[in-house]
Amino acid sequence: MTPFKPRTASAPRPSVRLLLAVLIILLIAIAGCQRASQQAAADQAPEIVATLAVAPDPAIVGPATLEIQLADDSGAPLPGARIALKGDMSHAGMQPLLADAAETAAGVYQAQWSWSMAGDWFVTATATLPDGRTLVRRFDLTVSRP
Ligand SMILES: [Cu+2]
Repeated sequence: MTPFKPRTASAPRPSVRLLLAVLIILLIAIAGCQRASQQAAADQAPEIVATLAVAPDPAIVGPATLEIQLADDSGAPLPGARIALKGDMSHAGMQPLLADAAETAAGVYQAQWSWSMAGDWFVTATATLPDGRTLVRRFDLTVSRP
C-alpha cells in the first residue's frame, strides 16, 4: 500500500517554462554556430598552395567552370585529393551552391557551376588530401550581370 504523498513543489508557471524553452533553443543555436565556425577554420595543411580559377573570368551570372589547383610547398602538383566546393553570397538568406570537383589532370580539379546572382561571393574549397588531412580555403570574388 502506497501512502498518499502530497506534492510540496508546484509545477513551474508557464512563463518560467517558456523562458527555459527559449534558453535551451539559444544554447542549441550557439552550439551550432560554434560547430560551423570550427569547420570553416579547420585547415590542417597550411603549406599546400590552393588556387581558384573561374571561367568565364571575370565571373558573370550563368554557367561557369571552377578549377582548383593544388600544389605542395615545392610547387609540385598534388594529385589524389577529393574537393567539395561551396559558394555563398555575402548577404544572408541564400541557398549555397554546392559541387564536387573532379580531377582532370594531376593536381587540377574542376567543377561545373552556375552563378545564380550578381554580387559578392565566397567559394569555400574543402579538400581531403591523400594523407588524410583536411584543407580548407576561402576565395572571394565578385559576379557581374551578363
Ligand atoms: Cu544573393
